[in-house]
Amino acid sequence: MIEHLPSTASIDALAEALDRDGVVVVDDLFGEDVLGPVREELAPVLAATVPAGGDFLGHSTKAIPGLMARSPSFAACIIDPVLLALADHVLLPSCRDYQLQIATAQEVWAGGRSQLPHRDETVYGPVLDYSPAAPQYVLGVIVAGSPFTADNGATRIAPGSHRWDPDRVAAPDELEPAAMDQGSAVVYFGRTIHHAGVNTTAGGRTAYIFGYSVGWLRQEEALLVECPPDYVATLPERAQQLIGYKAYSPIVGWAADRDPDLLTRPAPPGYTWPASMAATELTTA
Ligand SMILES: O=C(O)CCC(=O)C(=O)O
Repeated sequence: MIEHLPSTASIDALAEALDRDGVVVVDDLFGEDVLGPVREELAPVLAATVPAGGDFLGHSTKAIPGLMARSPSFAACIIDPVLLALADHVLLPSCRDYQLQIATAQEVWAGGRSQLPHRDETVYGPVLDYSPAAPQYVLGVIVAGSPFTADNGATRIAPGSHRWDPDRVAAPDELEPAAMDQGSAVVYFGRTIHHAGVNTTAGGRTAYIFGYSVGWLRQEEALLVECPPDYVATLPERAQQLIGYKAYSPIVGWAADRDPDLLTRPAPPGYTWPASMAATELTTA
């Protein structure tokens, strides 16, 4: 069973469910104040998009890449304190800092098949250790932009699959729909098997899908290309950093002779890179 907890639950309680099941639904995380502007920003894009998507997505999905570039208001979701506390819990044991890995919207319509069940981390191929004891590299989040039901294509998830052998596939009866109200969010590990279900209703099922990953891994979506400095400068600072405008470790990701956080604002007088950093910052593990 996928556990549901209120957004007011303690981080310890949310983290316990997530660690145990590889998935937890945070009920009523976002209200209309957050999702209303996102819906407005995406409405013209969704209206201009035809359901398609091929074998992986299931042939009847409006897939909208570049969510961070198309919806500045969505920044409020990626910097939500509950989600960041869970990302701290899951990812910081394996990195100095984490980043946004991807952010897309997907609206599933009737007439297609289900998305293929998958683990988000496998986009990285066989190089990473995916064994049950390996650290989690990705934490996924799907925000219900419309109600999610078993009939309208709610994300289906296999609880506990984050601890399975990497070659094990989920039987249909091991995948459970994450039915939830609009504004709730399902949070799951990058090794938890999941997929979008089939929509047999007349309306669309809207999902805002994103993930955080350990900061030393390449982002799945080229967020720095999609979100140039002038645009990013309009977003909250933590969102800028998560998109990639912040060096990792402290030098990985530099650009134009500076820490990328200085691409969105003027560098202080006398700043030179990397001479402004203490040598120990560059040599200490
Ligand atoms: O839309 C969904 O419910 C799941 C989407 C997903 O897992 C993906 O696109 O990778």
